[in-house]
Amino acid sequence: MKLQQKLVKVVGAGLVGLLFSAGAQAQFAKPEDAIKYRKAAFTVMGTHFGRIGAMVQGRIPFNAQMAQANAAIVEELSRLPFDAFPQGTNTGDTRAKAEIWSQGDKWKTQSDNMVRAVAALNAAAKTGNADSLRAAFGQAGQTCKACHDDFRRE
Ligand code: ASC
Repeated sequence: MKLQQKLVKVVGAGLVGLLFSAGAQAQFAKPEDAIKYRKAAFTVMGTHFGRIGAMVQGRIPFNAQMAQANAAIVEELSRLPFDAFPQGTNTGDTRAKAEIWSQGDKWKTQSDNMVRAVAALNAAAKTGNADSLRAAFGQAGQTCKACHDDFRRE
């Protein structure tokens, strides 16, 4: 086999492996594993979002590098939790409301809004401009709140 063909095979196998591992992220052995996973993702996301919040609210000094580092994590994490809501995981150690599944389209729209707002937050952080960061933070926070109001128990 020519070297080129070998390379195509190796790279192809790698890509197929990646696809399968990405799919596997959406699968959980037990409902409580999905609940734990999404709560962990939200906890880490909220922690880093909160650090940006402390900055834009003046509780800690504005630091462009810290804002960028935190926003990059928030954006990365924002995509993870929504694959961890298998049908019927609104009981147990969770505040997820049954409406997540009975109003799935609305829930999807709201979660997409958050993912988009958080990407905009990361873009704003990269500008290094505190005012842009503050505006994007406010908009992102509203998308968090919208979903919590409708789909999270008190
Ligand atoms: C946060 C955090 C949230 C959102 C939400 C915005 O810092 O942890 O869940 O902001 O409170 O209303």
